[in-house]
Amino acid sequence: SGKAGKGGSDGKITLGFAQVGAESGWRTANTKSVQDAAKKAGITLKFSDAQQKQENQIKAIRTFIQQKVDVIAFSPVVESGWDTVLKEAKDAGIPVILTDRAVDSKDTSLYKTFLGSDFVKEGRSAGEWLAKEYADEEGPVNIVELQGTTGSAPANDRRAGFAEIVEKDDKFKVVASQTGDFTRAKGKEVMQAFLKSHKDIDVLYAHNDDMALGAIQAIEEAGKKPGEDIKIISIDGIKDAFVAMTEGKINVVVECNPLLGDQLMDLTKKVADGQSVPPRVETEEGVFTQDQAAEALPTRQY
Ligand code: GYE
Repeated sequence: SGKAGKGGSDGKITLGFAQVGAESGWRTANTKSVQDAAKKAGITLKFSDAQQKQENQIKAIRTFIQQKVDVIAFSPVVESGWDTVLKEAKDAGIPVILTDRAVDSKDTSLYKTFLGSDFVKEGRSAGEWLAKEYADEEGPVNIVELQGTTGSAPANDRRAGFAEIVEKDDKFKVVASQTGDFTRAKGKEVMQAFLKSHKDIDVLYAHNDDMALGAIQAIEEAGKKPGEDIKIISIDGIKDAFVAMTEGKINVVVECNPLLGDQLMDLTKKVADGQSVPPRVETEEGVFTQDQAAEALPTRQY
């Protein structure tokens, strides 16, 4: 029965949302967007923070199943290993919405839809900026890469999309690539190690702004100029990154929109009501360079 459970006695929909954590500015904006949108939509939100650990997210989802929520949404920390718990939700008749990050489950009937960005496209945009920037230079162009959380969809896809573009020209060399777990602290720490082991870094490609901002500290402490001695490409578009662009410290930011709350509540209502929804809902985003940063900064919402 499609409408079974919906709303409980008061007719209100209950949504269980298992968030990744609070690792980045993107994530805190995403959390706020989900909380605000739930309130606005009159949806009861059960919110859990997994602190970047898959086991915590699985526990949270099992709790939501026991509590018989109407809909479960989650942003999977990593891509693999979800089939068992998703099957449990399906058997309990609770529809699941993936938000922000995808899973690699072969059985797509385990979830209703995936709402989020195209991370491969973001990686390609980063690579395309670089290819243009160095179009007239012979190279070699030595690149270091700060990857997001190991095994996460955005880390896998941003890496792949970028590689697809830079591999077309062998003047581009990715000389080091390591995870900084999407945090400032780790971004700084790993950049320090990169700077020690590689004397001639031309470009940093960071899978998110927070790691880029951490790396900027490491670069400055090493007596180099971020944005000049080492060009910096990052992804997300948080305010702090726009500030760094206006200061000349980041060269380009590929936008990834965390404000998914309203779309998520809309999908939640539909799946709770047994309506069909498109299997993939993509968010719209752009690319911003230094010359656009000052003008765009006051309009940034996260
Ligand atoms: O880019 C990063 C966050 O999954 C798109 O997760 C999200 C990523 C985002 O920690 O800052």
